[in-house]
Amino acid sequence: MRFTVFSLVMGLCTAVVSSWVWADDRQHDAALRTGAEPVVFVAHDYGFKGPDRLPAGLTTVRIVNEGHDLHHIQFLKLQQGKSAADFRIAIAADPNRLPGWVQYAGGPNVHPAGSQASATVNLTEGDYVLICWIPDKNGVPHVALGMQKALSVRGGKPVKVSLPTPSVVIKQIDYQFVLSKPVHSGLQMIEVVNHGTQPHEVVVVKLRQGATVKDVIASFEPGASGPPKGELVSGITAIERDARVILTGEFESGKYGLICFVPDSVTGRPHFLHGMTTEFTVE
Ligand SMILES: [Cu+2]
Repeated sequence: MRFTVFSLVMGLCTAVVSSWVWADDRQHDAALRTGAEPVVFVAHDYGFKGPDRLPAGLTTVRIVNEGHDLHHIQFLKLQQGKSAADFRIAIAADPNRLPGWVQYAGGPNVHPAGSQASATVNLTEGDYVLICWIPDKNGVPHVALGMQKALSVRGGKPVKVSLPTPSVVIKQIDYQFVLSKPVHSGLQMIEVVNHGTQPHEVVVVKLRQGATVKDVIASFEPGASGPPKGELVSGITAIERDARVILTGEFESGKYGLICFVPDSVTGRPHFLHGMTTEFTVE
């Protein structure tokens, strides 16, 4: 992965201020979960297969990667009446920059094959595209190689879906992650809330013995050699300020790191260079 591409990516971050929050916090706090089967999108090199249409509301999304490269899903809500065709044209014109009329709406980040990792996002009615922003070895973001899929979100779910209370909250600010309490081993539902002013993501890495989160970042740089210093195990793609999503991830005891690769809206440098990483231990 080349992060130089991420640094080219956007100037738009703060262009759209999100009204994308849970429509109903009472629903969110309720402890029952009915009919919440995950929606699955299959990623390949380079495209997505999955539903073209979903009902609005809380939606748990899982990515199944049938490709060789790393892939994730970034939901983008189209604003100003723009269509997926407009989006395709904009990316063809400038593959390294998202148009200013999209809103980051989260999604599942990279995880290993067979993992139960997922993201639960609140999809409000409208037109979306889902994309993969990860660059190939030449630095071309996968979205420009075909990893973009239109999604129409219309109508409500037949069954009201609610979520259990999360075990931990990760607060995102410019430029830090703050965990509300220690993460325990097992399958955890973690709420991610963006209290910053810019979009942020969460990449969860399991650190190899003796490695730091900085070692992991360095091992993704072009020309890096040697064994990987960590494994990308779960996370959520970027969300707007004031938005929240649920990250479901599997944790075993050991050391972990969190990283945000979103490019800064002012400097263009990825947020981890502004300090947006943290490390924690799972027991
Ligand atoms: Cu960030």
